[in-house]
Amino acid sequence: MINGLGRMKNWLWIIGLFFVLSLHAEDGHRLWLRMERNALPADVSLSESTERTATLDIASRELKDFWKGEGRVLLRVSKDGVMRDGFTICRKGLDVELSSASDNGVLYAAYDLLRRQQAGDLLSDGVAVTERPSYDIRILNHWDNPDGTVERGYAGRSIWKWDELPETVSPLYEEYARANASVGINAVVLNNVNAKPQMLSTGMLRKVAVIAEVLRPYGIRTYLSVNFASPKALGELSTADPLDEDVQRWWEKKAKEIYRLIPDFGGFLVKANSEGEPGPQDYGRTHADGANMLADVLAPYGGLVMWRAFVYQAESSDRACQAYEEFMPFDGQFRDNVIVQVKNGPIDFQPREPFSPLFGAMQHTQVMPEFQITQEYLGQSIHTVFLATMWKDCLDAETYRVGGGTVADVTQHRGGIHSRSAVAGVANIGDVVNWTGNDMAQANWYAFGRLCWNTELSAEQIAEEFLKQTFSTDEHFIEPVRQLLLRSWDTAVSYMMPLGLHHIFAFGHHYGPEPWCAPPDTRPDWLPKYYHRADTVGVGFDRTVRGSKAVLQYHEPLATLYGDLETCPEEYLLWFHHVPWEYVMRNGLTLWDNLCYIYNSGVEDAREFVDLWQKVQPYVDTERYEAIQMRFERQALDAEWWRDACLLYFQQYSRRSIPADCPPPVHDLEELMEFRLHLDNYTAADMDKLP
Ligand code: BDP
Repeated sequence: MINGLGRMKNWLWIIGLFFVLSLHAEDGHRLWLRMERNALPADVSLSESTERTATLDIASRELKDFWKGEGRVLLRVSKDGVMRDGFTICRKGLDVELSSASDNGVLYAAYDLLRRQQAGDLLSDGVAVTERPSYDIRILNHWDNPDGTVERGYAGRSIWKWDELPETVSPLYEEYARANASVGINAVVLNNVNAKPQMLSTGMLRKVAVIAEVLRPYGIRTYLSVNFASPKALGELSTADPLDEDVQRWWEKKAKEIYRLIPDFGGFLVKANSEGEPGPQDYGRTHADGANMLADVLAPYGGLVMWRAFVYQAESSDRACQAYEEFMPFDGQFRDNVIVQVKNGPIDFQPREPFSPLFGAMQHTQVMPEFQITQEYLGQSIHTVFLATMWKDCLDAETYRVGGGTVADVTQHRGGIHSRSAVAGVANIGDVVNWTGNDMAQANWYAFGRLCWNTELSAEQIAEEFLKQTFSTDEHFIEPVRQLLLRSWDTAVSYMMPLGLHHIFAFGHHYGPEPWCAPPDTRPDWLPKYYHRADTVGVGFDRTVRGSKAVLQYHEPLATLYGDLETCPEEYLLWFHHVPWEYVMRNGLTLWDNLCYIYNSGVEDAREFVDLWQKVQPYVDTERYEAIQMRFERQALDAEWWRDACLLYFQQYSRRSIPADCPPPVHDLEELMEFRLHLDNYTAADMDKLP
């Protein structure tokens, strides 16, 4: 009896504790997937001719658990359905039918239906919607290393637990797969573009196969980054020359091994002859030789090669010109299963870049955009910067190539030569409980998926969808926070690098400002002075016909528009021109005064974010409210740090005073120059170490 009572007490304790914990369990882990589970399962079934698959089981389960409609939901896969992951949702009375040519399409339809339910946007009787994704392959690139670290990762360690695999399968993998499927992401590269050869060892491949198996039913294909020198680096051959037959046989054998383990393996992502990575040029061969050799090896299995155009040499006079210079000679020479992966801008994920000219230039090659979701250059996991705005800026840019077309048009499957279109995003995901470090940065994972599914969606709609699902549907919350997100990119650009300034980051970690940074024996093209070129005359990089001629890589009328100081869009002014300090801009102010005002407006905006977030406190749980507010406060301080560092530094050259109606700097230039953050990866735990 006493024992029984004691046991009951223990149980009560445990239940009580669980209850208390669950009340405080808001840790952001659920992302945007916060639907309330049904007490009784919804009525979901497969149409008569539809065969059950693991993917359809997931679609059924999700709808049974979360669909609140009273009628029946019918799932149909038929060859008359919409192709390439597309789907139709049709409402008849209380019933809903989801159909597609593939079970993946039905899964996307299920998530679409649930998203509509969350947003209160339900179809009326008799109405059908059809969706087709903008890109065939919507892929996350993880820059995760086999040792568990993540290059440019600010959210803990890698979610891939290589040490435990293949025996232990972390529940994170399936949660991750579900989150991706819910926004239409259908492919992942598991490892860093700076790829360790060991990724291709048999032991690692067995682990990769286990992850691929978890991702597969969610419609996600697995890809790997490969080190071009793998045959040599793994000690099996003395060369990695792509034209050497032994090398080709090595890759053929490797491909066979991979496909035996992972029959739907997607293919390889390759960073070759870039930033010290090996490549075909080490053997006097070209990018086309290298990419085509791997493409031939993967072709029998339907695999793809995503070959990166992110290449540049230390000795070149303008890094912005190099990808074009190196790749244009091979336009039309790549195999059909090669896609050249091009970063959105010509340099490197800077806060604001014009679109890469390669998008317009490569007319006979499949090209895919690469965006950076992880905020390497945009305040990492501290600053809130909603990136849909920036990505749309690139996708919507008109390239003026023959026949016309925006970046989105020329990289998508719109009746062109492309057999498969693709778009990549460098993931911002790690093993911290809320996945992305900053809860607000989940919006960028979400936005990447949604935008790649439909590039016509507005940043505004994506922001609203995200906020409604993740925080609150109350208009008092949605309206101001949506505005905040939509302004946030412009704000960050204003306090970091306005008017086309770029790459004036602190060396290495890229967190704070260091326009002065010049450690000895460092590649000039890794240093801020190479990019800002400030002197007593002015500031900015002359990329006109008098300078590096980078403007000529754009089609007309852009080459002329960018190349003329009077017509160049002001947001790219210092990207394309070296502009005198006293140059009078369109608003009648000098460049110097403008610079001061813009930096200042960025600081003011960032401060406003703190107030704004405080006002919506009643609509947000304490944990996420505080975690985000602490970051907004630091962001506002960082904005000041950026402003002071840049203006005080440039002032040495402009020799002009800061306008009287701008608040004076709060920092001292010398102190800022002495300060150096000795960190590789900057996280919230280090915030108090900053100036
Ligand atoms: C740069 C990053 C570096 C990456 C490189 C790349 O600083 O860590 O390896 O891009 O994309 O922005 O290959």
